Amino acid sequence: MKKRVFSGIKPSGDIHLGNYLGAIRNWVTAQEEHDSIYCIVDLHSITVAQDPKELKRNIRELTAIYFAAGIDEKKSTVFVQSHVSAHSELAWILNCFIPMGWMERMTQFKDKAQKNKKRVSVGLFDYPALMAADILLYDTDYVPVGEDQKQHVELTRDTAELMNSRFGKDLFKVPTPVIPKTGARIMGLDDPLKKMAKSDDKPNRSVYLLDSPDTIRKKIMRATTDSLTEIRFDKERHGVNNLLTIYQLCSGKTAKEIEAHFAGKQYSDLKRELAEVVVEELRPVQQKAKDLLNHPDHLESLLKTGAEKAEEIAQATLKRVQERIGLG
Ligand code: ATP
Ligand code: LTN
Repeated sequence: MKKRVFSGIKPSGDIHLGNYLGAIRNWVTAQEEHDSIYCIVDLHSITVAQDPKELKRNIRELTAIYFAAGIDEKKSTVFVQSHVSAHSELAWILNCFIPMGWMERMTQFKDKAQKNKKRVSVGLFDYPALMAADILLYDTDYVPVGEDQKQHVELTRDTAELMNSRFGKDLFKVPTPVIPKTGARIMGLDDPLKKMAKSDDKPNRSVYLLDSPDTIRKKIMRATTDSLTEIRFDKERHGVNNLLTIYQLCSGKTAKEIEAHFAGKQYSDLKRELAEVVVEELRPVQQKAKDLLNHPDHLESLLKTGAEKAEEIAQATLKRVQERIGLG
């Protein structure tokens, strides 16, 4: 039996290099070995304000990027979260068991509530329960995510264990987070102390996947570094370290090879070469994404098939849970 992988991205804005290097690219590798399910988690997007038209467009764009990056509908299941109602239904059930204190510890909620002071919804607070439902519905073994999501997967594990201890240990499979060794936290180009994020309104912070080559070059050439000169991997030198990490992920070279290559060179050389490797890495993805976006009917039909496959697994789990806890 193959192990199952589940992960998702919110269609809450333009997809950036952090989402791609920290998540999507690893999913493409995972589908070769595992039974993979990748979700467009639109219900998570509405935990913060969304423009309806933009949300629709972001869902289509994210779907196109998944497939363009190499997720293969024959190997993986790709679907939109709101197309499978079991996600909302299991989230409600989990809500009734997850202790408040666990949720109150979630650092992403604290950060996001701080940023969206005018509109902090109950949904934003409850976000991890829906994420736990996503994962547990599919008897997931592995959850590949960036560093920022580890705490949520741990809450999912705790929730599964809590409910298993009460309703039988075969109720939920307890999932394991998988955090990449490199690329788990790609930092902002303008401010390497903040992570690249879709929801930031700082256009020079992130390289977006569909940015033109010229925009990519401009953003990288403007990236914040430091006043030193030596080009080497050093976690304390956040800006340079981030640029080198992106270079490493896009070029496939080792840290040693990269340091030797840039010995005696200047930051401007690093930035120029980095811009080219990023442009080349993204070129085929951009081309395929554009083709797919020109064929909306095809995208719709891929999503329909994905939702049908997901629905079957999710309904079976939901039914098992409902029976075990005495509903209906
Ligand atoms: P938002 O700003 O809307 O919260 P985000 O950019 O943080 O969005 P998510 O949809 O929350 O993106 O995350 C999708 C996936 O990408 C997750 O696995 C997350 O861990 C990963 N990810 C997000 N930002 C980065 C980053 N800067 N570096 C590496 N991985 C990232
Ligand atoms: N919370 C995640 C997105 C997400 C997810 C999931 C990731 C929702 N459900 C299930 C993995 C598994 C995020 O913000 N990146």
